[in-house]
Amino acid sequence: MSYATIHFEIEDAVAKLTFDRPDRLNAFTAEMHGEVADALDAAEREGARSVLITGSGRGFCAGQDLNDRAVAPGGEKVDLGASVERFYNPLITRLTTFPAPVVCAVNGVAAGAGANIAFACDIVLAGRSARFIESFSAIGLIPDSGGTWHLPRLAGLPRAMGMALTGEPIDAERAAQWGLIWKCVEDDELASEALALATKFAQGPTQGLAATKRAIRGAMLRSLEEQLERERDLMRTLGQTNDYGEGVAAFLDKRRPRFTGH
Ligand code: T3D
Repeated sequence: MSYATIHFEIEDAVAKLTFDRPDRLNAFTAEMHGEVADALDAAEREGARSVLITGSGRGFCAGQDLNDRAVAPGGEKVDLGASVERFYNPLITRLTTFPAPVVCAVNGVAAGAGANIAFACDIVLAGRSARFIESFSAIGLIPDSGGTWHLPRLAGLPRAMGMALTGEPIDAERAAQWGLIWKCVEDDELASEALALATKFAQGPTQGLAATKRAIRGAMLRSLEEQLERERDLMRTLGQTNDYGEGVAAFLDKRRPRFTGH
């Protein structure tokens, strides 16, 4: 598939999506939003069993391309709510509900919506030189793209407030210590570690992994009682899958399982 602002391919059931506007640190334009949405639809349609997102060049993503937000003196101001509703909110919903694990390899600076897009992925690895910046406060905005929702839940209120109000860069190691991301890895190992993880998921029991993601994300909104009921329902469904049967058989046979995603 050929796009102007991203690279996209599906290989061995891994959908690899690379933001590709390196001169602008992979900042989002409307065109790029359209291409990312299209690629994620293609990934689902073609049965990808994991998604791997990263950036090209020295940055991961610098959020909205501010070149598209310049207002001439006396000119009409942009309706940011319309942009958030049309582009950023659907992207965050798509990532958090995608029916397979979404791995994010943060290869450099992740700023504004770029940071919050990373935090919306299921497993985030970052290279040691990467940094996360809630840069919204510098231009009079709030952390959108789920930032006000994810930050306090992942890092706690004081750190969420600190990041959002000061816009201070948080390096990858600190992001991992704070629970914002899964792991900080050496820069030259990021691509291979992230691909190994995405490949492992793509060879895994896809329905079980997707249900795990749904259950854990949903748990943040439910009581324990409600969650226990949800777990019962999901276990009932997953117990009927071929992959569960294969997992148990492989364990008993002392061999590696061959999951099909069914
Ligand atoms: O608008 C809506 O639709 C609502 C939704 C908004 C969501 C948002 O994301 S709002 C927040 C937008 N993003 C930012 O405010 C971040 C702006 N960028 C920066 O603060 C810095 O570039 C970084 C801290 C990310 C990186 O700094 P540094 O020193 O490593 O790189 P740099 O030199 O600033 O950037 C390199 C180039 O990328 C540079 O271009 P040049 O001078 O080489 O031609 C810079 O202008 C460009 N660039 C970086 N970020 C953006 C950008 N160009 C357009 N938009 C950007 N967001």
